Amino acid sequence: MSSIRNNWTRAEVAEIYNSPLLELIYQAQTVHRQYNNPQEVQVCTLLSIKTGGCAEDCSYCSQSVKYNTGLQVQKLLDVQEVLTKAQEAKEAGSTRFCMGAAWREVRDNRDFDRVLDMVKGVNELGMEVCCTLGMLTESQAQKLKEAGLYAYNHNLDTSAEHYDSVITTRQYEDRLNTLANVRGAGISVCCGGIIGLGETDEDRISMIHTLATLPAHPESVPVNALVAIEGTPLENQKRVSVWEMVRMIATVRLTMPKAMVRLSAGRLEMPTSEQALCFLAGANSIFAGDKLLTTPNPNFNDDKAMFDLLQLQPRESFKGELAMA
Ligand code: SAM
Ligand code: DTB
Ligand code: SF4
Repeated sequence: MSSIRNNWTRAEVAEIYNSPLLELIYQAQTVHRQYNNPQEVQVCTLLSIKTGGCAEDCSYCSQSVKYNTGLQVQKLLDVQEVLTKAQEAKEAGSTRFCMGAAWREVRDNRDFDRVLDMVKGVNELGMEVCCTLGMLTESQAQKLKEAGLYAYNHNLDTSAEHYDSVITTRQYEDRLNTLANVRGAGISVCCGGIIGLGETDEDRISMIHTLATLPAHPESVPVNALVAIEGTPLENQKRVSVWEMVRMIATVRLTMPKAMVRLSAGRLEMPTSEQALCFLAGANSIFAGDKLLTTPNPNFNDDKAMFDLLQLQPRESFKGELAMA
């Protein structure tokens, strides 16, 4: 059995990433089976609780104030509205509910108190509750934990080397600090990135290397394909191919065997056959529901048909915890 390692060298990650594609898929599926049930796929739902008007300049994002994307700004939703959506997601089969806010960072104000109430409420529904709210201090992470937060999503997005060409309003170090604050508070870490931002293979390898050599691997690693948004600097980026997604997912699976690897943004354009390849390469989590944060996602019926066809089972909530208990 392969072991969990945090001392990967960049050359080792590159060797995995560059191996012949079918061999890579085979190796990834083999390791996946050693650590996880390959029939099981986690179903998560996203909700944008505060949309648009963000001060950051992330060049892929529909929600930045710097670009004219035609997005309708929406201030922080009410707690009850969010809990209704969470209940609907639960009834549709989701076990994790992730709330996203277009904030640069969390501020200690009434909006944050409202988010803490949302976290409490979703937790009480028996779902794994996740947030993605931008940068967090140690004490904010602690407050989220006390409210019942299970996981926090904060992506590295790309390599340290490529970061400045994608985002200029914050540094890679800022991301790593927030991740350390989340980990320090005992919250499950969800951290991955996006491909299709104009990065090289070396950048992809570098990002996976950074993730796989964190003091502890993230419990979930989302792999997003860029959803090119009109009005952003990346509007004309070419769509990534399934082979690029597969190579990325398989390398993440092989270097971080226990992580939930999420086939995140980009599923709408992927036929079931392509998604099946991603599951073979070790992906075991998806976002369900007809919207991601601001862009469309496959509908409930199409995903149900895919689960039926591939005979996949939705993963129950808090499974990691139960296994540890
Ligand atoms: N504002 C917070 C932040 O940036 O951390 C939380 C929300 S932000 C939208 C969450 C993540 O969604 C980003 O880090 C990025 O990885 C992903 N994302 C955003 N827009 C995307 C797009 N157009 N295509 C693919 N992934 C995207
Ligand atoms: C992640 O890695 N992908 C999700 C979630 N974490 C927050 C967001 C995808 C956003 C896609 C573009 C949009 O819908 O605005
Ligand atoms: Fe703001 Fe997050 Fe979008 Fe960047 S990715 S512009 S921080 S909402």
